[in-house]
Amino acid sequence: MRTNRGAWMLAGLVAGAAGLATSYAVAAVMAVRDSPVVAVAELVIRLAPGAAVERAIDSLGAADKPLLVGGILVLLAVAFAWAGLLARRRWWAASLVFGGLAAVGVAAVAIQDQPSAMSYLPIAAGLVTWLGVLSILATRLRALEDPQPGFGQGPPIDAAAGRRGFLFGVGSVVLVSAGLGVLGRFWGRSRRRVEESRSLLRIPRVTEPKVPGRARVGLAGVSSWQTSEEDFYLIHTAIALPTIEPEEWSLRIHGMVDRPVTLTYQDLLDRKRSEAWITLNCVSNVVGGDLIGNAWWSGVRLADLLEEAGVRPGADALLQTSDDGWTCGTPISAVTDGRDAMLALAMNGRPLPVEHGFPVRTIVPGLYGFVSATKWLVDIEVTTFDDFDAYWTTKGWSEQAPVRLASRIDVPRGGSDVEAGQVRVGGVAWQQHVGIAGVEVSVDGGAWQSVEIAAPPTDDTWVQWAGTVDLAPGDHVLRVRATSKDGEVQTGTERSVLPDGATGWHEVEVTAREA
Ligand SMILES: Nc1nc2c(c(=O)[nH]1)N[C@H]1C(S)=C(S)[C@@H](COP(=O)(O)O)O[C@H]1N2
Ligand SMILES: [Mo]
Repeated sequence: MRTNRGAWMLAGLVAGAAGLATSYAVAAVMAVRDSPVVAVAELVIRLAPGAAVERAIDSLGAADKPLLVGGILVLLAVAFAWAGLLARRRWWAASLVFGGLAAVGVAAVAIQDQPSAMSYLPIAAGLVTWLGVLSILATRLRALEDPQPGFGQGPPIDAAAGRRGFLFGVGSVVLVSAGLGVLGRFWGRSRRRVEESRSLLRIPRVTEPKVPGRARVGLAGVSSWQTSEEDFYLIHTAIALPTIEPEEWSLRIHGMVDRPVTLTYQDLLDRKRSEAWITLNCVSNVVGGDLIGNAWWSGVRLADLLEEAGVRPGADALLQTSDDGWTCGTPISAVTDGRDAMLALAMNGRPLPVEHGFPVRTIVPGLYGFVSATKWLVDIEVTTFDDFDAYWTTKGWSEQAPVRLASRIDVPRGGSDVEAGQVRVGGVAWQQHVGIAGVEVSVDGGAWQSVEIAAPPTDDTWVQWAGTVDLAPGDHVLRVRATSKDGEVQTGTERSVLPDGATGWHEVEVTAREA
């Protein structure tokens, strides 16, 4: 029996549409900026000569982008059908067509602002779907063309049943793709809706961050004392970020308390505001790494809420749970000892970005994020450490993890060339809630020499430092170490980040050149 070209083209089209639906849904769920097709449309706009674009916009008005996207979809449909035809005889040629289309998508994403590895995931998902679906449909079509591949005998294949099998395959793929498309739309919309609520939100008594002059050493290249939302590192296990409307949010505080409470977002808005500069860092930050940031946080003091709930004797831990199911355990002592532990509503004077835990997250100065800084917080159980294992604790990380004393060289950059002679060196040092008393640098393993440190308003933030070293022409190694206000001198013993934070001195190699 023979299949007609139409069936192969249909297989290609269906596989292509399924791939587009998958990549669209993945892009929406991951909140990637644009679906791959839109990214390609942007690429076209960017590559098109300015005059042509202007003329198009002039004659088409606001319809220019839908028309462009529509045009791309038509071209894609032609390519899909062609790939289907090719798949009949030369599977590799069909793969090449899909591979080529994916490559265009990759190029389009690559030229966007700051694409991350995740930005390419929708394209990868689409490509896998294209190849997978086409291969399934092609197998069915081939069975129709040659009922007994390689064998002469066997029960004859019923052609009608074979055709039904192919059409059933096509139908299922279409249904699943439509489902994915709807899911993508739904996710994309809820993210947009939350972004809108967030941008319209005005949180009473949140003030703008004002960086104290004394917090800066004024050396170019040293990390900015305040970290912007865009530059603030991101760590979370969630792939699809929770999209929580403030009016839908609530927090239950329960467990070993006299009066369990459920708080709404409005309850937090109505409460007394607490604001502070707090540096947050990740336990996974390697020596010299950048999983650390400093922001102006505004929210409600956690200690007040716990006092109202009435913590029962014997309780020593808060089991915090996020909307996405992530958990962490925080010592009650660290929250109630007077430090600025808070349920944060705003970061740097604006409502929390969705990525950083909108609408409410926890911030506890002095503890690594994985034991304190729950984003999209929805539940706090007052309990004991003996009674639970939190997300990372089950994977080998410590139950408790105060921040370790650390320091970093920001300038000069490792591997850079400097002019021999007096060379300015600078960076940051931190041990939140303990504070930094001093910083020293050493050249080529020589004597430690003190450098100047800035004077931030509290001990809950990192501290900028700067100094001058004398470098003769040649290669050199610069090292830094800090001393805490507790009198601890940062150890040079190198330990890995697991289970409770890295230790060791940060060093950079530079080459001093004759002026
Ligand atoms: N819901 C949730 N909250 C979380 C995490 C997570 O995976 N899920 N990661 C934690 C870790 S390990 C760190 S270091 C901080 C990072 O916060 P940021 O992404 O705002 O910088 O968030 C913490 N809060
Ligand atoms: Mo972390």
